[in-house]
Amino acid sequence: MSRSPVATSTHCPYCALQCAQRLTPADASCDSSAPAATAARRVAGGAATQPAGDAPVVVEGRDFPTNRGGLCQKGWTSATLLQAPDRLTAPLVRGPDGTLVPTSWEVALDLVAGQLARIRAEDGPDAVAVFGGGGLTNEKAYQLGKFARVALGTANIDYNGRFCMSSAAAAANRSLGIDRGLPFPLTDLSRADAVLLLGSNLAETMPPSVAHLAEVRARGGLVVVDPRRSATAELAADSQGLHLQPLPGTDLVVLLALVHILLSEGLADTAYLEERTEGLEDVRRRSALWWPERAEQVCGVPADQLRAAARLLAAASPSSGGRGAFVLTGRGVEQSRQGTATVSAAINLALVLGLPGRVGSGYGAVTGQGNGQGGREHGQKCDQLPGYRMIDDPAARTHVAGVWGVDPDTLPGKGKPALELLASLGTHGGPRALLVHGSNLLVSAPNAQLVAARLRSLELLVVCDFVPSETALLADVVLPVTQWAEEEGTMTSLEGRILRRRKAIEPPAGVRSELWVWAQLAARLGAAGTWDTDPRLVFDELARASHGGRADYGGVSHERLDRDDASAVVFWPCPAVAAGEPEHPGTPRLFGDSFPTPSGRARLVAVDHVGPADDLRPDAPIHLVTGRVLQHYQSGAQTRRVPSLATAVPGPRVEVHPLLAARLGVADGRRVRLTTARGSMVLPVRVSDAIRPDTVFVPFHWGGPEGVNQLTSDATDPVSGMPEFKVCAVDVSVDSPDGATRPVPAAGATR
Ligand SMILES: Nc1nc2c(c(=O)[nH]1)N[C@H]1C(S)=C(S)[C@@H](COP(=O)(O)OP(=O)(O)OC[C@H]3O[C@@H](n4cnc5c(=O)[nH]c(N)nc54)[C@H](O)[C@@H]3O)O[C@H]1N2
Ligand SMILES: Nc1nc2c(c(=O)[nH]1)N[C@H]1C(S)=C(S)[C@@H](COP(=O)(O)OP(=O)(O)OC[C@H]3O[C@@H](n4cnc5c(=O)[nH]c(N)nc54)[C@H](O)[C@@H]3O)O[C@H]1N2
Ligand SMILES: [Mo]
Repeated sequence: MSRSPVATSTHCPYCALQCAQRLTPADASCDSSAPAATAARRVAGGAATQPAGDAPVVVEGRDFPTNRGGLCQKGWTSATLLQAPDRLTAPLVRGPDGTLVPTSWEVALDLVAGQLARIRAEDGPDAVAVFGGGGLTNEKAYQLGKFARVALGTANIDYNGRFCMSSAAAAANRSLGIDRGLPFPLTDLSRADAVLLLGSNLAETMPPSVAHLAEVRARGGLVVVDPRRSATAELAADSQGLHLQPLPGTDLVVLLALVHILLSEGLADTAYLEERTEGLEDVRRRSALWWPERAEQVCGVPADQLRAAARLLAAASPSSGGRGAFVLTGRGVEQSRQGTATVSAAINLALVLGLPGRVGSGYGAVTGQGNGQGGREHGQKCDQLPGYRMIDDPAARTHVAGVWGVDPDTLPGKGKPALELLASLGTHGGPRALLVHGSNLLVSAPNAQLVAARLRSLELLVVCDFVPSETALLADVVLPVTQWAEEEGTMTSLEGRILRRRKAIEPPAGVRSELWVWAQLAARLGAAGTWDTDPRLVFDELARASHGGRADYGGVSHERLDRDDASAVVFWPCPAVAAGEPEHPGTPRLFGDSFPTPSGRARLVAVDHVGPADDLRPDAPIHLVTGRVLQHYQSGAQTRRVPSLATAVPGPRVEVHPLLAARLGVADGRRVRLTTARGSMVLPVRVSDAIRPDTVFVPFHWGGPEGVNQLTSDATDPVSGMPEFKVCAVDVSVDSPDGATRPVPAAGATR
């Protein structure tokens, strides 16, 4: 395909795969050499083109190691949102009659700064809270953390990554000494003989990544663990791999049994365990009780399948001469109150197989949001400073305060993790104001009514967004900000690769960047330090602040990333070097020689199964599992505004097994009532034999009466603070003609 001279190379606005895109202004593409002249097409593994339609730019897939030119449906249609009919283009302030009224930036910013200053003067800085997002660029994530700590002086900042990556992060930090989702390039998967995917539905959540599984599938080595026969589980089943279909919330038992089998059958990599790890004995003791037949009683996976999976992984591992094996976890196993323990068990399994640190093998967590990786490194987390430094570490405080030009003693300490923070809003002694940047909490937080009540109780809710999300519509002040194709910055992909997001078009008049918003507020609040609005300068400051930290970006700059975009090879850590020395090449693969733990060894952490907080009981005898569909993204604030995606999947349906449907006496399309300890809602049924008969599945991309988070549990993991989105107990009933509901008889055989 010919390149248009005005094309901009950038990456997709959605998930952490960050597929490479080329954007061409729609008017420029009238030129017959430009892509818009081509009809929409999609070539397997090749370029995808979307005609402009109403969008101001034409989107093409661009060749890159991760997406190889491919995009998913969301990627191709991403430009539609630039001109969403209800795009926010002026600040909105809630008027005396309760409606949101357009106003000028001066008025809106004066109002916000005035209220923040007043609340802070009355109740101290912690009375103002901040909620960030894993979709923000590195520059914005960094500046938001600084804004909270320096301009507001509050400890109360956390972000939606708490809902996403916090369990994987906590487990990786304690076992491997560092939290980089994939400590290896995604393309490494192609080399392996086996890939074990636990609770990750890559075929729908990162479709172009599936190309990297082709070779392992051809070798019959794909193993998927999911209570549903997801599109990804289908890929395993279709290729002589394995689909293990456990009872929801019991993956820890599956993993303990796999370790048990490896140790008892002499399949462990004893040399690696001896040389590179510590903690084996405790793990051996814990797993001793989980022989396959006992595990089967709890997790429902037949003992023979557990043995087959363990042997397949062992045969693929380097110690038995295999090409290599990977263990990967996704939200299906992490969004649990034992998510950290489950990821620890997955890492234990990888260590027993001798995988981490060997080329062509490893453990990784599949990061979710566009900048889910960078978003957790630069200081939006309640306990963190830039460079993945800890806020309670005196040396870290001194270093970062030095970069910020403030006294370390003025920096606040640890704040509350997301759910605790949300629960404290508007309560006695809790925050009275909240600023939201990049999250649609009303839809995506668990036990949503409670969150809605807390947000309503605030004195001041300020939401920055580019569309009127459900949460924005609840705000006192809404500030319209730039989106992906309108801004410069960087994103860090699921593999720790630092990518350039580039501006292709001017934002609509009235829209501002968040960097500008924070600079304006900082000035009005009389904040110390400098508040750059140029992403290039903010990145340079971020690089200095991260210098010497775990996530070291010290040797990176926009200039370097722009120098040879085709290479795109910069993976952190990438420290600065002394003048005159060759620049650091970046670190595609970690753990080759040692682990960044105090002993240099990886730590096996002994964990055991507890089970879901909200487990089955006679009045709630079915498991409710939540997750995603291909066409929609997260809270749906973006994708529900893209007509082709909204038409493809207009609303949620509850996936029900034919046996359960028969028991209820319902057919496809019939509405059923779902009731949990938190709430009740009615949804149409989609009958499917892909789900276990004792489980139902609902996607979470809608709000209001269609929002499944009315039902989900807000129990959290004690280590990571991650909510148990994936599993709770539900009652499913049909509304009978007299209006009474008829419950499902308890499914006695589920346990
Ligand atoms: N289309 C689309 N793609 C996305 C996103 C999106 O919203 N839409 N979001 C992005 C983000 S932020 C994220 S975090 C990722 C998430 O990507 P994934 O982790 O792949 O997504 P989920 O659908 O949440 O969950 C994966 C699977 O977990 C299964 N599951 C549920 N309960 C259990 C359990 O107890 N055990 C096991 N083993 N599996 C279970 C579900 O059936 C589901 O198939 O996707 C990213 N990509
Ligand atoms: N039941 C259930 N609930 C879940 C999950 C689940 O599996 N099941 N998954 C959880 C997970 S993994 C995640 S990541 C969360 C995500 O859920 P949310 O935190 O709600 O994430 P998004 O829907 O991506 O919301 C981003 C919002 O910010 C806006 N936005 C995008 N980019 C920017 C920006 O640069 N600046 C600003 N100011 N705004 C921006 C978007 O328009 C949108 O309104 O949901 C969680 N909730
Ligand atoms: Mo996520």
